[in-house]
Amino acid sequence: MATGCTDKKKASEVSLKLDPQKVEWFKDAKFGMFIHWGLYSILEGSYNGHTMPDKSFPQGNSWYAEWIKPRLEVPDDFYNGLVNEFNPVKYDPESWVREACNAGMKYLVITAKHHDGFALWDSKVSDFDIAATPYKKDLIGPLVKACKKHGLKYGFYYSHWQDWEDPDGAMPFWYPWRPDEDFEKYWQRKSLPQVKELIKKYDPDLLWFDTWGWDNHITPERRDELIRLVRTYSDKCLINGRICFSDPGDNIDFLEMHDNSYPKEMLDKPWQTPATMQNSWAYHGKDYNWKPATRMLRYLVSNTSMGGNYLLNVGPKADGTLPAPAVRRLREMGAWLGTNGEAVYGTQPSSLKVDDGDVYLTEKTDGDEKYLYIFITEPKSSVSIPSVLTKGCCALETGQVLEMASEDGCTEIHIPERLFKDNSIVVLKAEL
Ligand code: FHN
Repeated sequence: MATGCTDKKKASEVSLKLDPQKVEWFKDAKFGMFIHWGLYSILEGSYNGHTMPDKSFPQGNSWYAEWIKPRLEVPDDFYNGLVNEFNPVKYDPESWVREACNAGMKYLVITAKHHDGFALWDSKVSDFDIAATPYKKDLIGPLVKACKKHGLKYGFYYSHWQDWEDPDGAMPFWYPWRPDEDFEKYWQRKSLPQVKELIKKYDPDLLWFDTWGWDNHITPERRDELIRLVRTYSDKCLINGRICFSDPGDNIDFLEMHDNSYPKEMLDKPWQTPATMQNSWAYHGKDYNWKPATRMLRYLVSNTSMGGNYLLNVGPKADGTLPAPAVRRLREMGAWLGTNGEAVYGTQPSSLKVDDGDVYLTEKTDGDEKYLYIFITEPKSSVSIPSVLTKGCCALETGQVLEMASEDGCTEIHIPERLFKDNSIVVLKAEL
């Protein structure tokens, strides 16, 4: 089995930049599963008769259930005491990985440690971890094993900046300012050593760091110190731009958009959108705002047409099961990708531009042939492509050949009404 985890390199051998070839799998993958899971999953977005969002708390107006501790002012003792309750006896990593694969996802990213500071593996540098729970057993190792078995790439979300349990970790902005020399203690004592543990123990394909807006303690120096650590122990692990959102520098491997945000133009690096199925990332028992599968497929297709990925989140329950609405959506998306994935995976944005907000294009070269894929997200009777398509055009799913006519360097493709009858995104394939 190829491994990217290397023995410690000499400082002089460590380049902060990864070989761009190592990012190719990510560019081709397009679709991944994000998993937010931890102590907060026990509370399901509610505490002491209050449910998020709750404006009666000064900072309570948020759906993010993983933020329940500071937003609903859950006392430290109570929240950190949840380690005595976390017991995910129904955890079956193999079934999670199977759902991800069936959904058409090519990689998975789990919150090894979120802002609350709790580690899902047995960490040697902190006792606030899975070993302190009644469950006791490592949660990350078995998931990694299942990913390897099914050929799914895997990575870890690691909150390197915010840590609400460590006395020196960064806190939300409405807390008293943490002096930088205190943060440095946390950085050296917990943050860097835990990242090293994650790489050496599990050999991840990517690390997902998280800062936004006011990422003050994460200076370019600390950013580079962390990048250097990752590159020292792995020659394959990708690093996302949120390692330092305000100044990611040139050595990160892909850009991370804001939550649920979709750029309208091409970017000059590989990129992805982290996205929720509900409003919350962590499981929230009263967040009924589930997005329809077709809407999420549209986000996927839109990102793909601009060279970006879609990292779609699932928030498991505290017992280890996946919520039923999430599973149904994953399966619907997987069914669509099963017949239309050819137009998604391994494709590039097209150089052709269509002046229609409901139509997206990708291209793929296969030997001497070059194909254009046309995604039509709303019913319409025709679509005009600014190129002369001489070699025919068909519906990707059925192979039905469509009528078309070329004039003045454009081709008008006529689309039978029945193609839209089942309400899903229609994909056409044309040879260029
Ligand atoms: O604060 C986190 C949030 O809980 C969640 O993890 C998201 C995922 O992109 N990142 C931060 C907010 O952007």
